[in-house]
Amino acid sequence: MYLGFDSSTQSISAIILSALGEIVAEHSVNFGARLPEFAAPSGFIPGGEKGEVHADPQMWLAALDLLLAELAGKTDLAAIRAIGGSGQQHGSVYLDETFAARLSGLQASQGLREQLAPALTRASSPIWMDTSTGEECAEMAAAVGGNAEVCRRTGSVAVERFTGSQIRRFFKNNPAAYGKTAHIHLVSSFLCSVLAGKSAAIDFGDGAGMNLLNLSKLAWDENLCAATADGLQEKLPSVAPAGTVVGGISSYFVEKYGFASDCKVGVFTGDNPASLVGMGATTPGQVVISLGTSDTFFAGMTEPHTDPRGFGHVFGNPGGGFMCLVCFRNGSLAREAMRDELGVGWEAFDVESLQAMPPGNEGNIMLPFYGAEITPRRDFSGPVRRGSTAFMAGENPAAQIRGLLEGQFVNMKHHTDWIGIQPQSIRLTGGASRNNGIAQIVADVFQAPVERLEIANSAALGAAILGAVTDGKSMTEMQSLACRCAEGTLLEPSASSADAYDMAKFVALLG
Ligand code: XUL
Repeated sequence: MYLGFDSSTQSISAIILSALGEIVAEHSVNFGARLPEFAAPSGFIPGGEKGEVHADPQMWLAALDLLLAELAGKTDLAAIRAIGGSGQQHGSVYLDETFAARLSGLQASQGLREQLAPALTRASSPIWMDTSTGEECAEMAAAVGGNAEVCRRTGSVAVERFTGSQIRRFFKNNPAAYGKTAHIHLVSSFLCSVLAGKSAAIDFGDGAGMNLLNLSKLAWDENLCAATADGLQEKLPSVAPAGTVVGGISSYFVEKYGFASDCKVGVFTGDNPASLVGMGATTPGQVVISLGTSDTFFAGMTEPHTDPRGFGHVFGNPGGGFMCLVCFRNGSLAREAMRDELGVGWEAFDVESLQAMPPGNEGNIMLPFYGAEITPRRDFSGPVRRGSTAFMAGENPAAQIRGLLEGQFVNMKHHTDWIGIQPQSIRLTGGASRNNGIAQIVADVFQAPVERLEIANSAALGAAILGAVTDGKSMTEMQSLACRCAEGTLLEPSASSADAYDMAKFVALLG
C-alpha cells in the first residue's frame, strides 16, 4: 500500500492507496479546529501587516504527529511500502546547521515539534497568500535584466508569493537570522525531510514556484540566486525529479507509529503538481480546471514555453515534461457576488435556468470581475458589460449569469492560449464543479468534453500515486486504476455553440 500526504493551507490530509488503486483509508487534521493553541483558525497567523501572511511551521509538525497517531489507530501502517507527499506551494521554512543532526537523532518518546523547533531560524513561514514582497520582486527582476528574463529562466515573472522574493525580504530585514540559516526548505521538502530523517531534495514541480529554478537546465539559476540573497545556493536543497527515492523512513516513525523499517520516502511536490497527478491529467491534452474561491487552470505541457503576457506559470510536471498553472482570482468570489447582487439562489446557475439564454448570450458580453484580478492583473470596480440596453442596465438574471460564466471561461480560454494545446478533455474539480450548468458552459467554450472525478482530494491522491511511483509502479497504470470519473458526469460540448462566443469582441473589451 502507498501513503500520500497533502499539507495544505488549512489542513494536512493522508490517503492510503492499495496497489490496485483502491482508497483504503483517508484522514485529515484541520489546523484551526484541532490545534487551537496555534491561534490560526484558517491555518495562517491572522492580522499580518503590509500584506504579510505567515504560518507557524511548528503547527505543521504538531499536525503531522497528530495525523499519524490517529491514522495508526485505524490502519496498520506496517503495510505501507512507500510514501509520497505534497504541500501548499511557495511557503518556506528556515533551519540552522543543527537540522540534520536533529532529524537523525529524533526520539520516539518525544514529539516532532519540541525536537525540531530549536532548529528554526525564522519563527514563522511566509506562505502563498503573502503579498508583501513587491519591492523584492522588482529588485530581483532588475538584477537579471527585467521580468521577461525572469520568466524566460524560471517560467514565471517575479511574483510576491513565490519563495525567492520571500527569502530576499528575510535576508534584507533580518540578516543575522539569515546568516544562521543553513537550509531553506519548501513546505513539501521540509515535511519530506522530517519523514526521511534527512534533508530532502525539492522536486521540479514545487521548485519552479520559487523564481529560482532554471527550467531549461533544471538546476538552481546562479544569477537569480545571487540576485536574491548572499550565499543562497548553499542553503538550498538539491533538486530532483518526482518519483526519486529520498531514503528509508526515519526510525522515529517506525517506533512510534509502526511503519515497516523498509518503507521508502519519495521527494514531495507542490499541491498543484500533485493534483495534476491525482486528476489523471499529466499527459498533455488533458486539462484540469479547479473551481474554488479562485479558479485555476492547469495542464501538462511538453515544452517549457512561457506566457508572453506574464500571468501564467510553468512548473515541472511530475509525469515528465512541464505543466502550466494559471490562477483567476474572481472565481467563486465573483459567482457569489453576482448571486447576492441578483438576490437569487444557486438554482439560477443550473442547466435549466441557464437555458433561458442561448450560448453566446445573444451577443451580450461581460468582463466578469468584481474586484482586483490577477489574470489579467488589473483592478476592477465591478463587471463591465457590453450589449443590449437591458443587459447593460443589469436586467434579466439569466442573461447576467450566463454573461458572467461565459466571461469567466472565455477569459480563461484567452489567457491560456499560449500553452498551444487544444484541450482533448477537461477534468473539473472544486466546489462549483458538480454544477452541470457551469460545466456545460466550460465544455462549450473550450469545445471539449468535461468530466468529474470520484475523489475530491486530488492532491493527496496524487501524492499517494507518487509514493507508488517511488516503489517502481507505473504512474499511468496507477492513474488508470485510481483516477476514476464519477458515473454520469461526462458532458459533451454542443457543436452548435462552437462559434457562439465572440472572442475578438471580448479581447477588444479587455483592452
Ligand atoms: C499556486 C498557489 C496555490 C497554493 C495553495 O501558485 O499559490 O495554489 O499552492 O495551496
